[in-house]
Amino acid sequence: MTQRNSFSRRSAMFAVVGALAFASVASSAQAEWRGWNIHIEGYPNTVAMDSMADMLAEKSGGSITLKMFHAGVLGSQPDAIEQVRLGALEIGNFNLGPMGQVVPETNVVSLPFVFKGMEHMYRVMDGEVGEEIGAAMAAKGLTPLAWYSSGARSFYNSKRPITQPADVEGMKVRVMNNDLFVGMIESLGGNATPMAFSEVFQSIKTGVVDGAENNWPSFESTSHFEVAGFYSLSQHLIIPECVCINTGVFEGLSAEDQKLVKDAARASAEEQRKLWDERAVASRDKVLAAGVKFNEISDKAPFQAAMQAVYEKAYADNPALKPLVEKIQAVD
Ligand code: GTR
Repeated sequence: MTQRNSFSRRSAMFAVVGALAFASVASSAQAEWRGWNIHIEGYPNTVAMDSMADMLAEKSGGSITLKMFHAGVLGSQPDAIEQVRLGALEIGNFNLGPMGQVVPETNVVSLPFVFKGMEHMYRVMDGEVGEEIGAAMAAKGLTPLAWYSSGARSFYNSKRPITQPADVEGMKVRVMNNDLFVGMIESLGGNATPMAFSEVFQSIKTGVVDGAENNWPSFESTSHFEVAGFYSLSQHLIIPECVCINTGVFEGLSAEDQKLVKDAARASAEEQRKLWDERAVASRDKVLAAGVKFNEISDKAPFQAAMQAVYEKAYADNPALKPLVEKIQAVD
């Protein structure tokens, strides 16, 4: 689907969404929420979101129920972000990558190499910067309840191993829906195509794109490894994910229920982070056993240098990002 189609479809949806949002506010006491998740059964996020749903039902004595819809059946991620934002869906597990189009402050976590590693990302998101980003999201209708892990994203493709930026030159690379990622690929000399997650397998298979970038679990769970046999450990992006709730829905809860919902989301995040670490290893083992050619990148400095242009453009588009980056760098 082209961007243009997806946007016009989206505007048509807003009318429906508005009506639904009103309906959901009008109904009361018994909350029956619907939740969006892009991943398949067994994926850490899927298991953790189901746990959250169980906890909510149990701890609220059945007055709050969350029905999870997995595998992106309720639509693409950019559409689902809008649906939760406007209240047509109550809850979603979102990667902060595509959220930059709606909440510009979240772009700070989509800047390549901004985190020193996974533990650094957790410390940042569980601290003051996470609060600040969260407040910006809540102001746009997406209140984060907890942060999930999404590992580190690396490049994979059907053509060749990537060891230096020149290897990306001329390559057609799928990216998540955010102009920042288009700039990231262009800075390496490649051609970026924003595209829904669900379309990537077929697009690599038919040569519409040569490759994409993602963490081990998503590379494996989507079977992308069957059509893109080279995985190069660039680890250029470490982007956290949220469990987000529609701000109006959250603010309409009693203080007691707000705590109950936050506690359930945070407990699910603890579980997700643990499952994540296990799945990352299992997924890597599985794809390597299937014959994927894997390479480390001993010198990432040329990739980092190429990203200067991405930072400069991001700061020019949104000067608020610079102090946020500095705050991230100041976290140990
Ligand atoms: C995954 C992430 C998804 C989605 C996907 C993508 O790692 O968990 O939410 O963003 O990547 O590349 O579209």
